[in-house]
Order: sequence, then C-alpha cells, then structure tokens
Amino acid sequence: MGTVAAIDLGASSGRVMIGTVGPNTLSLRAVARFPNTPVRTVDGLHWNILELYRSATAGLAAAFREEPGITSIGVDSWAVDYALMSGQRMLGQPFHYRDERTAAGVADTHAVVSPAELYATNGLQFLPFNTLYQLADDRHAGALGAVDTMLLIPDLFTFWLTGVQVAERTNASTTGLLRVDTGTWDDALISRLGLPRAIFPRLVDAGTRVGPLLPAVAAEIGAPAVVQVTAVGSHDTASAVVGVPMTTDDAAYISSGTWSLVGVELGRPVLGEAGRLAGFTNEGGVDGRIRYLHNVMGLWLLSESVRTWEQGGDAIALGTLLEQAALAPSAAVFDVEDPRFLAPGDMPARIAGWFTERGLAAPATRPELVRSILESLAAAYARTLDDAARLSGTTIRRVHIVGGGSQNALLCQLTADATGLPVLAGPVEATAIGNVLVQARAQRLVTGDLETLRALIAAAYPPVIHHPRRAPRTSERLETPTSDPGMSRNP
Ligand code: LFR
Repeated sequence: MGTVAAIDLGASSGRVMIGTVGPNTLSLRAVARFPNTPVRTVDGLHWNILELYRSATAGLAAAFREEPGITSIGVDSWAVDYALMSGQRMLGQPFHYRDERTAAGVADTHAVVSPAELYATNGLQFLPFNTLYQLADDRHAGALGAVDTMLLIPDLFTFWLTGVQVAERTNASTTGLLRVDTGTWDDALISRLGLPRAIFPRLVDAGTRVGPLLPAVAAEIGAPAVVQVTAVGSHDTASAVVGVPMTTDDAAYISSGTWSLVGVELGRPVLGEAGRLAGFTNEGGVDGRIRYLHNVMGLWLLSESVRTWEQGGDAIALGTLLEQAALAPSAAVFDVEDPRFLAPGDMPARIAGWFTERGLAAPATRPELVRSILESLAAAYARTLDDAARLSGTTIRRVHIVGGGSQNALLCQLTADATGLPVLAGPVEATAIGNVLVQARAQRLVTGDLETLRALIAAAYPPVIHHPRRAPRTSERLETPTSDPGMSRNP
C-alpha cells in the first residue's frame, strides 16, 4: 500500500487530493480545494494560471504535511489550452477556451484543410476552441515568433514541478494535431498549417515517470526530493473515464461537470462522416483506449445562470433552487447545443431568447429555468447515447454518471427517465480517482488493466442507482447489435 497526490484542475475549481492505494484498497481525501476564476483583460479571457499554480503547490505542501510518505504527483486539467514558452519563460497568460478570438483561426485552418479531411486524420469533433484553431490565431497575431515550445496546461504544471517538458498523449489528442491512427504529431498537417514543428514536445503516455521534483520545488512544498511526477491521463476527461466504475461492456458514461462528456470507450476509432456530422470525437484514452464521445454543454448552463443572478445582487442557495426545481412541473426543453451558450454571459437571457425566437414561452421562474436546463441536458444525453450506440455499433444497457453532476439527484433521475436505462451515479471525484490510480499503477501499488482498476473503484465507491420511472422509449433504441465483430468495446 502507498500514497500519491493528484492535482485536478477543473474549469471552475481545482483540488489536491491524497490517494491511498493497495491491491484491495482505494481511498481519496481532499487536502485543498480552490476556485478557478478566469480574468478578462483587453486582449481577451485568460486563465489565472499563476494563481492556480500557487493554490496547487500550497495544496501539495498541505498534502506532504499530512502524508510525508507520498511517492508521486500527477496533474490533470481541462483540455486544449496551452502556454507558449521561450526556454523556461512563459510568454503571456494562457487564453481561456471560451475566449471568442478563434473564429478567424477556424476560417484560416479550414481554408487549408477541410473539416472532413481533418476528421479523417485526427478523429476530433469540431469545437471552435480546439488547439489548432487557437494556434492559427496566435500565428496570425504574430505571437509565435519567440516561441520554442507549446505546453498544454497539465504539461506546464509538470514542467514547473520537474523542469521537464513533455506532451502527455491523452491531452495532446485534443489539439487536433495528433494522428488518431498512430498517436503521433501529424507533421504533414502541422507543416500545411504553417505551424513550427519544433514547438510540439516529446509525447509520453500516461503512466510514464516524467522526473523527480526540482530541488527548489521539493523544498518549497516540504517534499522529499525523490518524489516523482508521473504522467497521468492529463486530460481531465481521460482520467474521469478511467475513474468510471464500469464493470460490464454494455456501459456508457457521462462525465458531468462544467461540460458533459457523453459516450463509450472503444478499442479503436470510428472515423465515418456520420460520426463527424453528429459531433463525435475519438479522443485518446489511457492504455490506448478511445474515448468516443460528444461534448454536451453541461452544468455550465446552470453555473453561469447562478453567476448572472448573483451579479445582479441576489444570493442564490443552489440546494434550495434544485429542491424547488424537483417539485416544479415538467418544463419545456431547449437545445443545449446552441453555440450561443458557449461564451460567458447572461445565460437566463440567452435561454429565454432561444424560446421567444421560436414563439415559445420561456421558463417564467428560476426553479422553472433550472428544471428546464436539467431536462434539456437529460434529453441531450439520451440523444447522444443513442448516437453513440448507433455510430459505434455497441449496445448500451446502463449509464454511469460521474463528476459533480452525479450528486445532482434530479439530473440523474431525469437522465434515467430520458434514456429508459438505469443510471449509476458516482463517484463524484472520478477524475482525481483516475489520476491517482494511474500513478499508483506506475508505482506498482496496483497492477492490471483498466477493468481491474475499475473493479477496485466499484468496490470502494459503490454507485447510487437511479431507475427509470418508465420503460425505454423504444426497446431497440440503445441496443444496436454489433455489425462489425472487430469493433469490440475493449481491446
Ligand atoms: C472537460 C474538458 C472537455 C474539453 C473541455 C475543454 O473539463 O476537458 O473534455 O472538451 O473541457 O477543454
């Protein structure tokens, strides 16, 4: 048995957790939680990355005070965003993916490579903030001149902790510049887009020991200098999927937080046009798995609504609001996928606008609006799972919800109702759990494949089951038989 520490940075908050792991043991405890509040300056929306690093290292210091025997640290965060480096120096503050600067980058990129051609090689769903579009904007702005390295956010933290610059592969797969077939940087695409090949660091897999802490960092956080930083599934969603306690191969997952990542795990990518048009991505998972999923807008709709109301001067008790929403009658459903909901802003007004533009009555009260958001999310989950099963030729008979949304009983129940399938809720900290377990395996505290790790999670954090309150809409809906026997869910 041994202990490791996970830094898990989400779009609205971060945490440092200590994980204790053995062949039959798994327990996590949080030692630090801190907000992640972006900052808008004249050039756009940025992450407050230094504040995040300060909070994370303060959390590590607390972790080592509590548990001096920690042997490894791993970092995960949201995907796609990056710092531009010149030697050891970070040039400017990383942009937030919700900054709207990338429209020109999308047009520039698609003028060179069509969306269909991109999908065939990188397998990625179109999201206007994918790294390749952001880099196109940097290139356009002349910001790449002095740059010798691009580091994705978790890789930046790993660099600050160890002095070693690498690109962890699951997160690199979200840049759009990695080939989905080989998992290597797409040199041809990089050159066609006029990007400097040299800025893309050496790729490493989750589980790689990147290096020991820099002596100065070890001293600052009170850690022994031998502590290793281990690459984990550094894309938070990759760690979250490791952390889904799937014990059967007919399970789908929803990683429900700021975003809802809805899909299945596959042994190999699905690259057809139908998948591209349905917005499905083939992101790289831990152990070479494929995360075949779609980004649904997520609880951002709710958190941004709450932020809007609070800015207006009202104190919002979210718990009470959710209780009232649970008692509210069934609400009208809107399309959560509408791009108008992507950028920060007055979400209640935008949602109302969606209804009124169609001559429909918008939710009249706050509980009704909350109910409408949750029902709309559940409807989008059901539609997306339907697509996932159809496009990948898999059968889905149960749905796991992990992350913050797993604690929202109303959302879980509405999802069970909308899909007609049992929803298995939890663990809430699936991402940190996935982070911890990949480190623990690299430290030989546990052995085995992802199924072995997930059995450990299922035993330590038994999910709460929400049964559908009515039969599936159609019995066949989520049960598309496998047409290609090679398309096995697990390799
Ligand atoms: C979730 C997530 C998604 C990614 C989005 C932007 O936190 O990492 O997987 O599409 O954030 O990076």
